[in-house]
Amino acid sequence: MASSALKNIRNFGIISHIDAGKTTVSERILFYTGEIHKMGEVHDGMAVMDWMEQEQTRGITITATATNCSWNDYNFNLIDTPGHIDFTIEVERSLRALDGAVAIFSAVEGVQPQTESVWRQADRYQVPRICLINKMDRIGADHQQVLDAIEKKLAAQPVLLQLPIGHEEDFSGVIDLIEEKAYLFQDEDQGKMLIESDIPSNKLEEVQKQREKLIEAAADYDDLILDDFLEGRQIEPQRLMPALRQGVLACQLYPVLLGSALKNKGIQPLLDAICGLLPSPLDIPASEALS
Ligand SMILES: Nc1nc2c(ncn2[C@@H]2O[C@H](COP(=O)(O)OP(=O)(O)OP(=O)(O)O)[C@@H](O)[C@H]2O)c(=O)[nH]1
Ligand SMILES: [Mg+2]
Repeated sequence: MASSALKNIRNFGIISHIDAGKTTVSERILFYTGEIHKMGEVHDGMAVMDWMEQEQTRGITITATATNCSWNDYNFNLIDTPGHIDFTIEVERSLRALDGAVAIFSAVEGVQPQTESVWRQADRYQVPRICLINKMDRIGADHQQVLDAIEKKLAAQPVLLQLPIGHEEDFSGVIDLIEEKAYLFQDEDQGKMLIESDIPSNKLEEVQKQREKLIEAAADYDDLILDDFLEGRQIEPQRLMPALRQGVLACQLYPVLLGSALKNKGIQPLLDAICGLLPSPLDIPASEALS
């Protein structure tokens, strides 16, 4: 295959503790990329990726399921893995074959025991990762507590890419810290159309603070960004993603997005981040054959 085509391939897995929302996110990915026209829910036994009868009756994923879809000019091969500890070997098998992963955290439960083990598995295979803090609609959702736990329990450096708009059941959108734009997801069309709006004025200060942190993280991978940052010059959004990507590929930075898969919020920005930040097959050294 021509390297230009390989450049736009993303082979990735979705990993997490049981019930964080991997299959629900996968279902949304298939819906927004146009692969399916109706979303089924795990708890109704209707999710496409939980295709085994036992998965549908128990409402859990047992076997890793692969599927493909495309988003803009990118082709995705994604694997929805099981979170239950009994099926860890399925995750292990998947991680060996993947180029990157999306790690999902519940905004309420944060870093859970099985999150730690899949994270360590991904460390072992040097799998670059981005993170989604899901279930932002639930009572007790607290993305800051999850970020702290990623740092402390996983000893990893998270880089927040978004701030939430609305809290718990009022969670309605995200502020993109790179573009400095707000996006609202509508309930009526299952979140298909994003509404771009201005950043709420009460969030401007927090946006500046968090954007600075993001720029500092990017500056570690781009000396020109570092110079401009130190001189207090403006840094254009399009320069930030490639710098962050270097940190992701080196398994040093873990960009974090926010969402509520069940409420159809936050998935399209995740798809853009998969394209912009996760590796293509060209970025990953070839596996060594075992004799
Ligand atoms: N409130 C809320 N519930 C969610 C969200 N995402 C998923 N859920 C619910 O959480 C439960 C578990 O979701 P799944 O998608 O099956 O989670 P999973 O990570 O695939 O679970 P396993 O594969 O069994 O590890 C289901 O009842 C979902 O409807 C969300 O954003 N908000
Ligand atoms: Mg599942």
